[in-house]
Amino acid sequence: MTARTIRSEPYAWPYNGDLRPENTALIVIDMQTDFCGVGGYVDKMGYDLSLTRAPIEPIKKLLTVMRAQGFCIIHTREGHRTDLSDLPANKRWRSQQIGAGIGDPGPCGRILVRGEPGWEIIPELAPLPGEIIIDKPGKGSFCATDLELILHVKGIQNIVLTGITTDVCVHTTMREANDRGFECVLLSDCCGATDKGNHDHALKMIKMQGGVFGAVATSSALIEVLS
Ligand code: C5J
Repeated sequence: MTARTIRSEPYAWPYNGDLRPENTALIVIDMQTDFCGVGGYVDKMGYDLSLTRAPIEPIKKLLTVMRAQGFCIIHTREGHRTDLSDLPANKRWRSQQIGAGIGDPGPCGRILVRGEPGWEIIPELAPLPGEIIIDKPGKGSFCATDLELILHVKGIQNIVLTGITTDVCVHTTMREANDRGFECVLLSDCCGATDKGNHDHALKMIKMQGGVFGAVATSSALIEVLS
């Protein structure tokens, strides 16, 4: 095997140089209207949409490269059942406090409810037929989903993390994946948070302790090596 790594911090990723389409998945987390579109959940909470929209173009470019090379592409969507039976009461209550009650009607339909317009992945990053979609009720992509089983069946060892938000669903998924033994890299320009400081600090946290959850790179560093 010829070792293949990308420029990343705090170490060249992946740690063992084994970067191939057969053992590496790209996960695109929660690129839904509710998190980056006008009238969605994040917009209703009053946050700056330009921060969560910033990764759209970099992810689009990366998808083109990784799709062409046959990498496993996985998309996630955060959302709840229409009867809200999988929505914890405290999660609902907290969302109501900030004026964006999950399950309540909004400009994009019921907030964070499966099947509603706001819950859909934005058209720019729509999954292609055959790509895997994971529906999750929480922040992490492994909790109450079949993601881990799918990754094992496909022989995935490395995970490239992108999506929104950096400090919440992306970070939670990275931590879950790292604890399960997956080798993770987060692409900084392909992620965004509702607060710039939180985005920056989330990146810093990963780089502590020799890469406590994995590594941080840019999409151009990855594309450079794949091209
Ligand atoms: C949040 C997410 N922030 N996708 N979800 O509630 O990060």
